[in-house]
Amino acid sequence: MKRIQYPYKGEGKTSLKKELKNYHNSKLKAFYKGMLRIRLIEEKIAEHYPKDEMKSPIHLVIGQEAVAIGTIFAMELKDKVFCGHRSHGVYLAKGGNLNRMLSELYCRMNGCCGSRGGSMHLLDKKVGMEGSSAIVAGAIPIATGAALAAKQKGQDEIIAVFFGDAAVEEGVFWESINFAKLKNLPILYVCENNYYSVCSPIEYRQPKEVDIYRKVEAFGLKSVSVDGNNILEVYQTSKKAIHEIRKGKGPSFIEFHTYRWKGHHGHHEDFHLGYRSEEELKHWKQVDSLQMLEETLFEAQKLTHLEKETMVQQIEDEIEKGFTHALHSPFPKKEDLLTYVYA
Ligand SMILES: Cc1ncc(C[n+]2csc(CCOP(=O)(O)OP(=O)(O)O)c2C)c(N)n1
Repeated sequence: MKRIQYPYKGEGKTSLKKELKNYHNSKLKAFYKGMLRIRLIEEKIAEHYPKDEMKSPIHLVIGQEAVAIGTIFAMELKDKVFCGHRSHGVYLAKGGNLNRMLSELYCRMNGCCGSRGGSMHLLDKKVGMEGSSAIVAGAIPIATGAALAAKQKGQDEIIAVFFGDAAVEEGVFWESINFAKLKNLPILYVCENNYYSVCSPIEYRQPKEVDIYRKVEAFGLKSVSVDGNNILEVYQTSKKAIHEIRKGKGPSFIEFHTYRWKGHHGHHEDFHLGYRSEEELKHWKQVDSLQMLEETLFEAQKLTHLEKETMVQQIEDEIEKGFTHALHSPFPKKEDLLTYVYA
């Protein structure tokens, strides 16, 4: 079986080390804690999932944490995000409340969508998480419409939409970016290229001579491709793109190269399916965004073991409270079944 290689050999940690000096310690720790929080939450969801009490399909984001944190930390609170089915990281990075997210996964009344959405449709307007969609590329035209509305209303906010590499195989993606360019819309398209669509490697689906970001460039958008496992590059690239968008320079596209650790959906490994090998995952674990940042911060004495332990403790407390809250929350009432159904 051919192995998909991390394309930035020798650059990950080396580049992190070089860039550290450009950041305040507090910022570096915020990146680290944000990524660690997503990782620990996802691991706990994976641990509880086999009990079959969460009546929602899940798509874990373990391995891809740096994309959501780096991009969303480069945005302002008033900005809005949309995303696809792999939504937990984006929701949490945007300031989503863990109690409300877990209650949603357990289909409880006080979930962020009142139990109507589940993991693939997280939505929480309180924090600018404007919607997610289980339909591949489904959130892209909606986000593009939101960018049009923001522009027409003269609002100084930008929109970001997160999706996987398979979304660029949908016609509506190309229609949306064409429209966004034509109307000069304030939107950032964020492609998390993890090389797979369920069990299909990208080379079975897209011609390998043409990178995704190059195709997008041909539509006239500013378009770049970067290491999605390098949090500082993710942040820096997003910050630059968002700055340009806010100045009125129109839509931008970023392709982040990254890798998902768990199976396409559910809580487990999926090597038995035969589409990728354990060696491939081991290879990518060596360039884990969280591990690379942690090692770099320890080596540069910008993070102590005690600080790490304190963060872990705080996050674990939050997680424990979140699960208790969700499991003690009421189920929706039968008489509410048709509330919000418009037909
Ligand atoms: C329009 C549409 N086609 C097919 C599917 C089935 N499906 C669900 S997720 C998925 C793969 C998505 O891959 P990608 O967009 O790269 O995101 P990833 O799962 O890798 O994060 C597919 C084909 C779907 N939900 N919607």
